[in-house]
Amino acid sequence: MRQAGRYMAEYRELRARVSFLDLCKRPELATEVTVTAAERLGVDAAILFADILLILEPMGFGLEFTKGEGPVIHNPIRTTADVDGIRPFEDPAPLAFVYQAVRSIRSALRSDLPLIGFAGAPFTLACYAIEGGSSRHYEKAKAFMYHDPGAWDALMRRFVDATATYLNAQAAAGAQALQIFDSWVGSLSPTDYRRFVQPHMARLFAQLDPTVPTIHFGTDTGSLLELQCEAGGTVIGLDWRVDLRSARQRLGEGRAVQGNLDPVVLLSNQAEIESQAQRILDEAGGRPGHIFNLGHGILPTTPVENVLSLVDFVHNASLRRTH
Ligand code: 1CP
Repeated sequence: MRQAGRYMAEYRELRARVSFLDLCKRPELATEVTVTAAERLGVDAAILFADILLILEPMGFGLEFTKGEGPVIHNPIRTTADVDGIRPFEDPAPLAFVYQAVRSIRSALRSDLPLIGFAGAPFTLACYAIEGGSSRHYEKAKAFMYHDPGAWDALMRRFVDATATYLNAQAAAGAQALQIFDSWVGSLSPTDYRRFVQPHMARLFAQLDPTVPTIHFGTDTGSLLELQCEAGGTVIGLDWRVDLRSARQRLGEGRAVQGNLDPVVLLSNQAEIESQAQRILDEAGGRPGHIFNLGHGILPTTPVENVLSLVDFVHNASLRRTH
């Protein structure tokens, strides 16, 4: 859940010389960042260095990452006509730098370390495309959805088709699992999720290469887990607001879960980190089908040594269990 980033000195050093978008667009640098993070941390899988918002550019949105303020979309969607003006992403070529990075990361990584590709889910992409950037309540996006369900449907269909094309191209280039980030979908009620999002997510999962496992992740989705699960995903990503044991019960035997340490715990001390990690492993109960992870992205102020000791702790504690 965000392996590379500003909490790492190696990353900060590179970023002092290259903008974030340039890092994403230069496969040799994206490779360096991805491989350095995965190897330094000693984790069991690497996640591609990229961003969920990259797909907005070839679809006709002006995208910029400004210092301190995060992403800015210069021409956000305001009207039905704006939805009609979005460029389809039928040919995956405009994001060739991503697939090149996947190929080069795959050949640089240890062969037993899987590489995870990823994309944003249609709802979360729509939040950025309508709000024009980050948001607290997603009021513009949700108001658009309630006000003009037809245009919303058309927008979601475009993002579904684009995202499926993009993810399948990552898989074809060598990504061995695909994570779909629906980071902001927890802002919806279950009724609205079922009406405005679930059919689109189901259509997205149905379009993905069936040989590649998928991870369906959202935050604040305690009230949506069953609905997300129905939509699809080999693995359901959990944030820290849910109890892992009861989430697994709700999702049923056949579904794996990933999660769910609060990333803020990494700002505390070794004893607290270990006790919280152990609690999560206890909740997982030693059964197969649990991928230990953070419940959301790592924070820039996280001491890297705390992440290293967490990885060691989880490895040792889970080896103790399985042997
Ligand atoms: O160097 C910097 O200043 C940029 C910080 C940064 C980084 C390191 C951004 C800007 N994106 C990323 C990389 C990134 N983004 C990864 C890399 C994989 C890794 O090495 O671990 C991934 C998986 C993402 C996905 C992403 N981008 C999400 C979904 C995950 C989540 O955290 O919920 C989202 C919402 C984004 C949008 C985004 N990218 C960056 C910012 C500042 C934001 C906005 C976040 C917000 O709206 O609060």
